[in-house]
Amino acid sequence: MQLVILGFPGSGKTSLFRCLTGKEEPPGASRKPAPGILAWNGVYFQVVDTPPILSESSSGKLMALARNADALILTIDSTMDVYLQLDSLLKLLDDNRITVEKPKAIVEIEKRATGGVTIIGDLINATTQDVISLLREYNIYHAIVRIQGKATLDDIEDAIFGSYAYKPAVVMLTKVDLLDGNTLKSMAEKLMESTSLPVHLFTSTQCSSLRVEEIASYIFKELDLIKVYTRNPKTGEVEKRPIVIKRGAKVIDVARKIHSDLYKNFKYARIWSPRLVFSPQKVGRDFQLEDGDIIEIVA
Ligand SMILES: Nc1nc2c(ncn2[C@@H]2O[C@H](COP(=O)(O)OP(=O)(O)OP(=O)(O)O)[C@@H](O)[C@H]2O)c(=O)[nH]1
Ligand SMILES: [Mg+2]
Repeated sequence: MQLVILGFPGSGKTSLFRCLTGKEEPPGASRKPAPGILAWNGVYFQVVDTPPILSESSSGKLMALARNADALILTIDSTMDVYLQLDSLLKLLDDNRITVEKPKAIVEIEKRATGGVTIIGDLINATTQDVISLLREYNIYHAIVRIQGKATLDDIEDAIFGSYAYKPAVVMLTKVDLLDGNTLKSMAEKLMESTSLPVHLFTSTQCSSLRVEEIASYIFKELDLIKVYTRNPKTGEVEKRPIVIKRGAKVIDVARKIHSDLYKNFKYARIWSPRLVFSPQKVGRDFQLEDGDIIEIVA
């Protein structure tokens, strides 16, 4: 899991990075991306501190970093115009086809040489014929259109220009120690109203007040990920580092992820969880896992 910190010059990226990872970076303006580690419930996030965004035209490398990240932290300096910063950051991301809003549909259009148009997935308020006509307007006659979720004709048209990458993001309002209580309160309230992203307050002098749990669990929720802990059948020991897997995953998916032998020779599994009436419960390959489950696979 990789988290990239993005923000304008001096907005507090490195101070936040230091707090999240405990890693010292040289003071002054950052010139290169720098990685550090943040551990949360046994999940290791790689946090990347970055050089500042200076202009739209020079931000190509930063946008490539953002595109490769799993999630973003946007630092907004509370002593400067916060809306201008947030709007500019979101616009820059959008111009680079990165969205921080969870899309209702992910559409991919793979152009082909022959074969006509094939649609895999669901449309809303549109027919296959509508899609074929739309693609024709852009001189696309052969393509596979893959839809996750449910796509409108607008979603399809958007995808013709390249697909959006979705990166969950949290806003970090920084240097809040420099504002008086009332100013900060009204600023934070207004900012929270104006964006659907979670807003956190940060001051480098109070690192311990950073709500890492909220940030990490938000990212997991938005990415539809859960943590599953494996138990060693011989020693009864539970691994501290979880297996991170998509929500909805089954026992057999975890077996496959651990080792192909466990997958091939799978017999049954035992699950420990407070959500079960009794633990452990013996389950089969299609048992659906939930966040925090402890699993022992017998093969
Ligand atoms: N009072 C106060 N000053 C802060 C805080 N966070 C950062 N600063 C100061 O703001 C300046 C910039 O902080 P950095 O963390 O280096 O900001 P940055 O975004 O990494 O800066 P660049 O790498 O140049 O883009 C430094 O002088 C910090 O000491 C804070 O929470 N409170
Ligand atoms: Mg820096």
